[in-house]
Amino acid sequence: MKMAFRWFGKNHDSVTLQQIRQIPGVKGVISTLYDLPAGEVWPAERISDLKSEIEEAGLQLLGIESVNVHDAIKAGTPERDKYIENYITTIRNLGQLGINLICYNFMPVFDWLRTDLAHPRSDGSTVMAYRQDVVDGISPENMFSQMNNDSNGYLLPGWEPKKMDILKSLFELYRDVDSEKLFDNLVYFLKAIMPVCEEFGVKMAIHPDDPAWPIFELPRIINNRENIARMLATVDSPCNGITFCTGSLGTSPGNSLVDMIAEFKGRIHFAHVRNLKTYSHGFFDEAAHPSSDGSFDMFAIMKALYDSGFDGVIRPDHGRAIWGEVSRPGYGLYDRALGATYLTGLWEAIEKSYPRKEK
Ligand SMILES: [Mn+2]
Repeated sequence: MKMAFRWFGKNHDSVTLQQIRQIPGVKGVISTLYDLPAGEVWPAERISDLKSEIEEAGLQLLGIESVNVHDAIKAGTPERDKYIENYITTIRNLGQLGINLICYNFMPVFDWLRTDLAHPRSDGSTVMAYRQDVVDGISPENMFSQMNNDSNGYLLPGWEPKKMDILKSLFELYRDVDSEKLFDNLVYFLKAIMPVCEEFGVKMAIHPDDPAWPIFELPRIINNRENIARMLATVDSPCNGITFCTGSLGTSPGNSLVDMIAEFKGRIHFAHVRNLKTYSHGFFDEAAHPSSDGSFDMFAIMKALYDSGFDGVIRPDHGRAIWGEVSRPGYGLYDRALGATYLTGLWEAIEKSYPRKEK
């Protein structure tokens, strides 16, 4: 297992590589070229510069989150082949530089969604929170403004203000795309990119939909056991895998995280491990990573990953805002560093208690 930390890049993050380097157990970062719009080829030189910058700080570039998928691919428009070609070039450029993990998502229009980016808690910290009744009573346009107004001045992935200007046309683009069509478009994309992934050993790790149900009547398809199993079986390549994000899949009470980890053994290429405090369906707060702070049994989750033979990259996920830190919502240094050391501690205890048999 390699413990990693998400880093948005020098000009896009309040956290520095030097700070990340001082978190015990963290071997590297998961990063991206944040300024490149979805659909563009990632130039080899830019990737190589990013990699050098990270390595000069004593860390490894352990994967990319995300190489975003253009809406033409998700909606299946005639221009998709051009964007798929670009994506293939990017995979090749990453693969040639030894970067072999790509996280992406296939959510139409929006990325993850919260109704409150700084929900106050009794301990004085704030967390991101979700209330379905708020989503039911707001337009997508107002949701956009609200997310951006509360983001401490940072661009939120998937919520770029320039998207707001084309929101109507984006919804129009998906008008006839139901969940079956979206699934077909995902399969089309995966089948097209798998040969280059296999050639370079690049693992694709789709991120589950967050929350794990449709919002604003847009379909969502990477949200439960059945749908994920179908996606993995339909494109049955070892390079076609998932990002197991406990905080996303865990929004739905029907998802048994431990059972899903066992079932998707070998196809989990990347893990986001975090905790939630869940209330009734559609209502949850994010939480600190330890089991005691939320609703999940974090030991059971880490044990299930260990038992599945997981050998990939784990990163702590959204943290609380604590100790007065101002950062990109969910992505401050302090609480995620606590999360990383907690998860590393769990892993060490599991490894020592249940030694893996020598191969
Ligand atoms: Mn995640």
